[in-house]
Amino acid sequence: MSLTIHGIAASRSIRPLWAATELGLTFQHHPLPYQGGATRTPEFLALNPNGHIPVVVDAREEGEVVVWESMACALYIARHHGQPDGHSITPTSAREDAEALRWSFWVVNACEADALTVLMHRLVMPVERRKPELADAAEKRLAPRLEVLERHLAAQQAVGCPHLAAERFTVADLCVASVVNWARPARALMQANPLTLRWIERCMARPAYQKAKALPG
Ligand SMILES: N[C@@H](CCC(=O)N[C@@H](CS)C(=O)NCC(=O)O)C(=O)O
Repeated sequence: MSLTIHGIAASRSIRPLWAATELGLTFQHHPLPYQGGATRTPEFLALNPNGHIPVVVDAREEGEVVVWESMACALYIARHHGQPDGHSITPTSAREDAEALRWSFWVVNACEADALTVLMHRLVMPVERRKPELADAAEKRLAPRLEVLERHLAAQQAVGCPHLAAERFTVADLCVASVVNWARPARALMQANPLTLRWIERCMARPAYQKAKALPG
């Protein structure tokens, strides 16, 4: 069995790279960039017809499994390469699995596009190309959604749990933090959601995230 993750770390590929690193897996990293047409070659389109990274290729005894969509890649790695032992990021029960699935789908649908707008127009793009009005509108839409997360984290902490889905850091935290982290340049939003900010900081300080982030790209 061998696992290959295609995509540079400075992209959504960080999600499967982080998951594999949390689990201490041996894997091949093919740091394919998303710029310059690298994802549009016939070879790559045969792997992912959308022409996007990440792609995970899992060579298994029963045959090759190809996964694309970054959240699916991270969830797949946790489910099929981790031990449900109550220590790893892998869900141990139907309840934990449901938490990982619902929060991952939620963050992609409710937060990802707006969080990316905040990141690009508050931080990443050259100042002269930023459009603060786009970031303002994105932050307005994000506000009620992050309140949902903040209330959930408050309820978790009320029962002594600092994580999203279980008493330990799981793939649910990984998937959601990888998106909500993009909204960190939205200072007012972060001030309004202090539990969320502290939770993101804890997730991003994890050695596995730091190690995955330092991979090529
Ligand atoms: N929903 C997809 C989005 C993937 C995506 O847009 N990837 C970007 C890099 S972060 C990409 O490959 N862009 C290349 C292109 O659009 O040509 C996922 O989560 O995997």
